[in-house]
Amino acid sequence: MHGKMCAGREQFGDFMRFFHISDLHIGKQLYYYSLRDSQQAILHEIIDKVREYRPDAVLVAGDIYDKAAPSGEAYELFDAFLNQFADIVPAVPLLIIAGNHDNALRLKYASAFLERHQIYISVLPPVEEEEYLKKVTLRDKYGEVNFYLLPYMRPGYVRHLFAEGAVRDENSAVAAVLAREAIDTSKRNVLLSHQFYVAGGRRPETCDSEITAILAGGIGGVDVSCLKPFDYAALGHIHGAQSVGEPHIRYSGTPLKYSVSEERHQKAITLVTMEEKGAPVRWEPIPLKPLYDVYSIQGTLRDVIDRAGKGVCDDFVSITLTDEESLYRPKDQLSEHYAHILEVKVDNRRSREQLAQDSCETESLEPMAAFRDFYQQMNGEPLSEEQENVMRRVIADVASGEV
Ligand SMILES: [Mn+2]
Repeated sequence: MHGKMCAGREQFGDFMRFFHISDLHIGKQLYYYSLRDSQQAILHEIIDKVREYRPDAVLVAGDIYDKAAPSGEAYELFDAFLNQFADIVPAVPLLIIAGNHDNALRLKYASAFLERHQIYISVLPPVEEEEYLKKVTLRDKYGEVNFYLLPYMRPGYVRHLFAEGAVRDENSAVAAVLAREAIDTSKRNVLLSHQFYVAGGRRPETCDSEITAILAGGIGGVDVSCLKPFDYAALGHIHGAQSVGEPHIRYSGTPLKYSVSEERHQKAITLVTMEEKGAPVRWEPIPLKPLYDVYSIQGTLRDVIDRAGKGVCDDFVSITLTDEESLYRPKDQLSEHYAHILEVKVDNRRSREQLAQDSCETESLEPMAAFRDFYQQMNGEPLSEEQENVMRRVIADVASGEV
């Protein structure tokens, strides 16, 4: 499974350059809105950047789809992306791992066929004694660069491969899987991985579009100390671009803002440059421009409407109105100027008094009680018994880390 030399890199010099992206979450919705157009546009933009920069490879570090059972529309988007990718001449290898949102067998579909087009997909860690991580080897003038594909994994996937008690949690599981690989550290090595990495207990910065941020305690942290054999770790799972512990251990972040909490993120492709073994690995962001932006706006109804400018603003906006007097159907007025309103909140003297009162009444709620309140507020009716049972199961699954 050796990649081919890529022609056309002369213009950039003969060292390895690759794109690192992750967390596409194809099929994701933002509140009630489909992100289909935004996702289609960003996938096009990524293809355009590949044509423009001609990297030696493109790495996608997990969470291709948003759901384990993607919609037909989501499949269509990714199918079109793969087709456009395969049209690029000369071919650029595409390396993909499954994330926690992906269903391994669904993502694996047609992967043997796709490999003929240098599209390498790995969906599970080794599960049999004789299995090892998928490895793709590319070359530049300094020799081989080995790319190891480690899909998202939980301890239970691999526990049986090791001595009893050796795999206790995510940290020991990932470390054990990497330690059984024969990694030649005289060569350059790159890892693709989709886990929650921490550096000596320091956790990466999270935002609202990651489930891990919701889970108190952040179970499943993997310490970066097990990444020593790698000259670059192309990580996925955390949605804000950042390094963990060391500069070359890096989350690329999502290509699009998937929550208002990401409004100040500059979403980008990470362009990684590797020269000879031991030379510092460099990376730089290639900024991506979304079709529609995601942000919050605060002000009086008049201000907020003025800020939409002429015509209708298509960005996804969370609006906070600060008017002290009560307004006549503010949402209807705003809808004439904003096509994608995520929410309309009020922040004035009255709402703050109300909030102060509420926070005296409600201590921190346990998850089921919090959801019951939330559902009642959103829908104006209580949860049915059946819904309550479903939600209890979901909360139990989340708590046990099965999501
Ligand atoms: Mn993700």
